[in-house]
Amino acid sequence: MLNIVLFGPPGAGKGTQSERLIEKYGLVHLSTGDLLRAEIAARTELGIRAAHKMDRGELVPDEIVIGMIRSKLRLNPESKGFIFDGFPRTVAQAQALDALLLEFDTSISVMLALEVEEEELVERLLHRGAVSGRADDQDVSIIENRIHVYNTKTAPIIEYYAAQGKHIEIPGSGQIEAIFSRLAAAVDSLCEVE
Ligand code: B4P
Repeated sequence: MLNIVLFGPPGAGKGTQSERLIEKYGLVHLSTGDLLRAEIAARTELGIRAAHKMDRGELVPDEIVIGMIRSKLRLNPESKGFIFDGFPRTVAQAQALDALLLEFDTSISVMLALEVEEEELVERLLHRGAVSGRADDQDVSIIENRIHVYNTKTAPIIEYYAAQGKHIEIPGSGQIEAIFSRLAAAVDSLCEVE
């Protein structure tokens, strides 16, 4: 199986690039942000708990997102592989993901980490907020908090995957198609090795 963690700060292009990667490699897309927004739209109890955190740019508790990922993995036993988009976001989530994949007799193949300057992240998110109406993209202080949460709680995951020899940095600025080519080249070189 090809299991990719697509990593990066808020607005790095994870969702944008995931769409292209699933199409090219026939993978199942697991975005915890999308799953949580679907729960909020359906007004479930989980969604109400999540919205409280997401509206402030905080992370949703680990047990909620790990539970969501577990059920999605169970629903797709025949998949060629998965793209994890926006998950893991803490070292505890990364450890839980490794343990979960082991149950399915598989593991993470690679972490592709999109690198983008903070100023550009803020610009991209404010633009999306204006176009889509997404509440957490409309307020600079919430965006800055998301970036702060990324730097303090999420970025340490880089070390976690680097220690396993699975971390690849990908420059994430410029044209969307050019960034996609860099990601695809990294995936293709990995597939050649295997
Ligand atoms: P997510 O939905 O994961 O959103 P994100 O990190 O803000 O965005 P992403 O990086 O996917 O942005 P995109 O490609 O779309 O998380 C939202 C919230 O959910 C979190 O703050 C947290 O509260 C919660 N959450 C989610 N997962 C969680 C977890 N595992 N644990 C706990 N909490 C969790 O790109 C953004 C914009 O940039 C788009 O408008 C796009 O068009 C544009 N763009 C992309 N590439 C570009 C390029 N090359 N040039 C110019 N613009 C570009």
